[in-house]
Amino acid sequence: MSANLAPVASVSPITDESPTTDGFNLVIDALKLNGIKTIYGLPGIPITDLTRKAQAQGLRVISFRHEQNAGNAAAIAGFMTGQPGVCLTVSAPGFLNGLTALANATTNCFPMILISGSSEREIVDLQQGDYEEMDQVAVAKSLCKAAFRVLNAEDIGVGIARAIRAAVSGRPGGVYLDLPAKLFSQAMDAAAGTASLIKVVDPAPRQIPAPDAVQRALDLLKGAKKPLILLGKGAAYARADADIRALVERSGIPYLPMSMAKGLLPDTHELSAAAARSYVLPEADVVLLIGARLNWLLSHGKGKTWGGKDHKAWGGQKFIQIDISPTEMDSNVRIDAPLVGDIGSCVAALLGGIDAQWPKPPAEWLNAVFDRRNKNVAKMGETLAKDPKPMNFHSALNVVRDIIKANPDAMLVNEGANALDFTRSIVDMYKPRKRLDVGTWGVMGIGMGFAVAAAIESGEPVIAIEGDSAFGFSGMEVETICRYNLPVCVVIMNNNGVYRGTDQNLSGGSDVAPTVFVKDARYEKMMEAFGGVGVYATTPAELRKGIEEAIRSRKPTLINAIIDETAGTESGRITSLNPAAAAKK
Ligand code: ADP
Ligand code: TPW
Ligand code: MG
Repeated sequence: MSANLAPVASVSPITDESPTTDGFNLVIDALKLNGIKTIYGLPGIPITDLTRKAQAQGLRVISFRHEQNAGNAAAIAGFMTGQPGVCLTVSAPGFLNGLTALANATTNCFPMILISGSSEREIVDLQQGDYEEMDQVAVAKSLCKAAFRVLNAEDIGVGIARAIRAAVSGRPGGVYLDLPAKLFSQAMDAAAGTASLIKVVDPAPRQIPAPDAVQRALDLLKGAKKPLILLGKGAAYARADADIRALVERSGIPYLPMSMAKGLLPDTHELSAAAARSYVLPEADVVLLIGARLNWLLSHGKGKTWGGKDHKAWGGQKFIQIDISPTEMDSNVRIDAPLVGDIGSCVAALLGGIDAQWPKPPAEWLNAVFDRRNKNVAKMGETLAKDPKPMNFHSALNVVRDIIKANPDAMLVNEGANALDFTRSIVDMYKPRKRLDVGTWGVMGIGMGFAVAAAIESGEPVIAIEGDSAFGFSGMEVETICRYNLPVCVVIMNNNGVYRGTDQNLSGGSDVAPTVFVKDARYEKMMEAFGGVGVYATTPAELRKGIEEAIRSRKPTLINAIIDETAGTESGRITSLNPAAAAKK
């Protein structure tokens, strides 16, 4: 059949002369057709050739040492770009290793597609013990937005189109796509194959809010005496940066960024109430949530954090919530003005009602907020100016704070407990989507996967501030960082353990306590082992020199920053969630 004849899918006869294609090529073509440029994965049966052929055909294939890190890389690539990040794994065990990242992506509303090879349906369904046998679709289903399996080559286009739509439309999340081994070698007429592919049109359609919902929100906001705006990572994801900034500035309402919304407006913005968080949450009368859920990170919108009289009581605030998911409304407390739609459209609609006559919030409220903030900022300044020996979290992070200020385009990856909480409060961010962290679950192990994707997707230097425990979850990927020669500088806040290095074995036995690691571990040698730069830093000056040199040279670098092992607190800032501590409350 000549290539320019109108192809009839699947029924086209394959003759010796017909150019043919196969499952491998169709998967690659479908991804490329939809603008996917990078696959994060780990090769093996049955997808080894898929990685080779994908690379040969111009996709960038980033091979990891463990699928969880490849999955985390894909997930955060999705957050950074708004396009689904793609992770590719082998059957059963590889798939399971990737699944934690898929579940985490779904929890965090990051668009991601986990593509996994799988073994033969006939054998799996009869449970006859195939190589790496598992009903992967069944396992994945409860952990992602959607799960699909493609059995026939002519359905690859539809399978990938559905996966892309499911990942990025509505509330974004993780999608599983199951590709059994036999699919890859299925041959089909090349022209029919090409015609079967779908370039997805408008994968994340705008969702325009209803005008009466917009008016309700504006009315509530206008009547507020102590309004507050809360920006979540959904607001960062939505890429409505200019309109969100205009909404804050035109309304004159103080705002609080959630962790990954830091930098959506510069943290040094005059309307930032970040340093007055514990004052504004209980005091505010109307709170506008933009892409932030009232989950545990916001104490479920009630209790003492919000001025409630006990830990479950409503604090009296009225809430306006912008979210693309209608069922998010009233999840924890009453939402008085739900504004359902995409953040770009909702914020634009609100802006339409905020003109020059819009009443600025009462001066008493603004003065109270900014007095509190300025006092806290000054107090923090004093703490940061100290130079204790050994170095503590504050003196080390003061260095990182300066470096991000001087390099606002750099990406910041962050995980740990104290290493996370102190970084979040000390290191100001200046640009959107630069801070990538443990997200909704507070999961450890995102570090090196996020760092790899951050470098690849942005091209900017990456600084990963890691607790020594947190680093251990993905530390082997320093080899990946060296292999691709990525401009990643890992800084390990080394306090010899989980939270602290000082716990004692309560039995008096010879094992160390469960939270304690080898003392004075030389993590920097891990980077040197693969040809990167290792730095052992015991002072802020050594740390500064190490990070500055890493940014300048763009060489893979690991700085072992020696932190006072008594400096941390149990569970960082969430001590209250520890059952033992909660029992004492
Ligand atoms: P944070 O942890 O920063 O508070 P969450 O992850 O809890 O943020 O909340 C993000 C919210 O943003 C989710 O409820 C999600 O549905 C919503 N969201 C994500 N993208 C969009 C978008 N483009 N438009 C509207 N809402 C969105
Ligand atoms: C997948 C529980 C939360 S924080 C943390 C653990 C193990 C490590 C804290 O020590 P680190 O930081 O990183 O050295 P620091 O600065 O306080 O000393 N497993 C997973 N996720 C979580 N959250 C845990 C365990 C945890
Ligand atoms: Mg530690």
